[in-house]
Amino acid sequence: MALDGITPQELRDAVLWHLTYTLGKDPGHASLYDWRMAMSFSLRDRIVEPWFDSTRLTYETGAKRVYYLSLEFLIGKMLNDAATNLGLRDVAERALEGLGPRFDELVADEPDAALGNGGLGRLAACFMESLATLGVPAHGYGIRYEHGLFRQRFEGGRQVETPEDWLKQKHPWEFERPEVAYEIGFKGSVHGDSWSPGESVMATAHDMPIVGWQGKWANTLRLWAAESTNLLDLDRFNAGDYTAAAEPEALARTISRVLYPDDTTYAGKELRLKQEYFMVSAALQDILRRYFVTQTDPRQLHKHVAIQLNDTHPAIAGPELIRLLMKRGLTFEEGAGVAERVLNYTNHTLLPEALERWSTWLMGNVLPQHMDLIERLDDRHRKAHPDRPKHVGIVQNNEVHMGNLAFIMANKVNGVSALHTDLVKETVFADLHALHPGRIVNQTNGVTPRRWLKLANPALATLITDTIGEGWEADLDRLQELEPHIGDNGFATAFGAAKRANKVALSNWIGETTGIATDPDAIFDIQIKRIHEYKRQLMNILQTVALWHRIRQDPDGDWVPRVKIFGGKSAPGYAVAKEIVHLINDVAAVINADPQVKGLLKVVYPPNYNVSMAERLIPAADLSEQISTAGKEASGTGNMKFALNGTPTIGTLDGANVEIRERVGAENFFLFGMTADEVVARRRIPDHARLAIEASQTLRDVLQIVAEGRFSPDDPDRYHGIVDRMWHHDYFLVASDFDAFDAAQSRVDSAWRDPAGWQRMAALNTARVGYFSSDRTIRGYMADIWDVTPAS
Ligand code: RUG
Repeated sequence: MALDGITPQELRDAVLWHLTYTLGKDPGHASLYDWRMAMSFSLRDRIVEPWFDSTRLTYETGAKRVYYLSLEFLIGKMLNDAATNLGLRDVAERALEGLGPRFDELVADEPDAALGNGGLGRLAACFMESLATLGVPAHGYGIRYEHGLFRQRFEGGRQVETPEDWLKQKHPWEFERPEVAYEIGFKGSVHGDSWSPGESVMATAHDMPIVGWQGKWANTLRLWAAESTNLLDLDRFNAGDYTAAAEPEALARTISRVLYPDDTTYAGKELRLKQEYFMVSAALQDILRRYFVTQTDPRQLHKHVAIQLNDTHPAIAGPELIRLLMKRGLTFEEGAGVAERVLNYTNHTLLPEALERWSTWLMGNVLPQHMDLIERLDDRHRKAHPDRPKHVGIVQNNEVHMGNLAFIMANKVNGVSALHTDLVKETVFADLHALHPGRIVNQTNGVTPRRWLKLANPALATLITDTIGEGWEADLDRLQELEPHIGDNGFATAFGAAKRANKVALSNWIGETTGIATDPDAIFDIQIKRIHEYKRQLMNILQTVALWHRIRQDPDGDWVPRVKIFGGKSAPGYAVAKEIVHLINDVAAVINADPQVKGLLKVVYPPNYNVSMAERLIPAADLSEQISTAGKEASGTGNMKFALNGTPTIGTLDGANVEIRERVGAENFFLFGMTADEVVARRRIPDHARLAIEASQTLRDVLQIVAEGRFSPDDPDRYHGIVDRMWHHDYFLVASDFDAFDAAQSRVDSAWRDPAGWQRMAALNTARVGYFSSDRTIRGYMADIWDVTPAS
């Protein structure tokens, strides 16, 4: 099913054809947008055939299908991804020669599809790509949010959110399927096993083909948009009440309007629960419809279908699947039995606040029949396990625990790194694990090397191909073959040149977008991720202050130049994270303007971090900051992307850092800080923060500087809250790990002074992390969870 080749001339003709006949534009008057659309349609055309072939083959072979249900898919841009996987990037560049804009300009023009928050959504996108690469018949199901994750701006250093509008222009990668629509009910009343919803909306499908490496297989990402079940209220319209007439449509569309509506209010919570149910119900109705095209017995569903629930967000799938199966004639008990064999649940966090709980009142109000089914499921589980401790139930203290619901309904439950999976067994699900030994399995996360190396870092990708030949993109363990070459002068020079070229490009971009000049020969030290206390951006910026303070005390010292780069958004309602954002910006403003520092230290925080920015930053990084409080980061995937791109980590023994360090070798990883066990023990010490601060002259000085208002002269008290919390609370143990982090940063400086040694370390990172391909992760899910084999 490989693609036929296409010449630049043929692609050029296709682009001109779409420009003329699809867009109705004369090439002489076409805008950048027009060219981008024409190129996207031309490449999309190349995907359609393998897409159809994949579907046909799946029907022919009756292969088992995988369904990945996720409230987030952080896809980013699609044009370059499609061109890369089709092997047509060079062809696309040449096709445009002399016509109008360059291919990279088209790529830059595409808005990021930011339908996710961070690692969890990006993982879902990597998985979709790996599933297609491996030829696994799979569908992703999610929501077509009109507005993805908000745009971040800084005003006076503060984060300001504005709506994101990726759909303002037509999205060329989707096919609207108005004929694929399901009614989704809410509220109303229940009589026996029958539910009469009080409200309903329509879920209509929009399909994006996701093409795998070399265009051999394509799967569908089906995103649901909410629409009204009612047409315009014509009576009201004719009576002149235009607003009221349009109300049903507007209300219905609210459901797919924004990713993560603020859920601090009751209305916000209700909307979020409705979003979850909306996606799940549409997906399950669609899955069953497809199943019954070829099958008749719902009891055999597990032989043909495996469903993965990405986090607790789609956990309502348990009761919903039972409800749908009961409508097809199964008893509650039969339905529950089928659901348990089909559903699987991935846990991505131990943080209690991220394990969803809904009040029974809200659940009973929005989904009355599901509340009923949840209670029956809880009862059924208690009866099956009479020794079950009370706090293990699905319903506790008038709340529905979605984590427990997902666990109880799952065939397999998985954690996302070895350490995380152990902690899942020992902590959040310890009791359920005791009742269901063997249900929890580990699947360490991975990232797609096509996007995160081939596409993002052409310089390094070319060097790899030149050194070990083609084929590593779909067989990432082959990166090991680089190792014997690492000592060669030619390889070392080329590896260094690739990194430097990426750093020069990043430095130029930083200059253009922020006005800050950076030295490409400095250490590019990067921390990019959601802003969260447990990820400890605070520790990083405080250590930056320590370095600044030292440079000022000895301006003529032999300092290693550094550029500290931060990227990330704070949740809009997360006040402490927003303070940290503000502090980073305030510190940056002071340090970057300080003549005493002589440019030896720069702090850069480009706003609106997203997938595209990550693609730009990661290939240019020298140091990857993975410094979370041990036991808190489930896995991390940024850590894998950096290492793959030849960037050593400074990090704690947390999440997948542990496995990265094992693979790259302890000598190629800057380890510091407490272990997860030590963290637990440390927290038991009363006043641990005060003790740590009193023991560290450096940290005391830094906190003093911040408290004095040196970074906020206009508002000297601004950071009293941060400093006060450090002394008296410090749940994430910034103080206790600070000196160890500072010492590890000194080790980084020493290592940097030996350029050949540093480069060897960087190259070994690339050579030894083939394991972290999402292809390997997906193979693990296939074997241990889904029981599927590729169809192609
Ligand atoms: O925080 C975790 C990351 O450690 C992990 O790598 C990623 C993918 O497994 O998921 C992130 N995550 C967890 N995002 N949201 C949650 C909690 O709902």
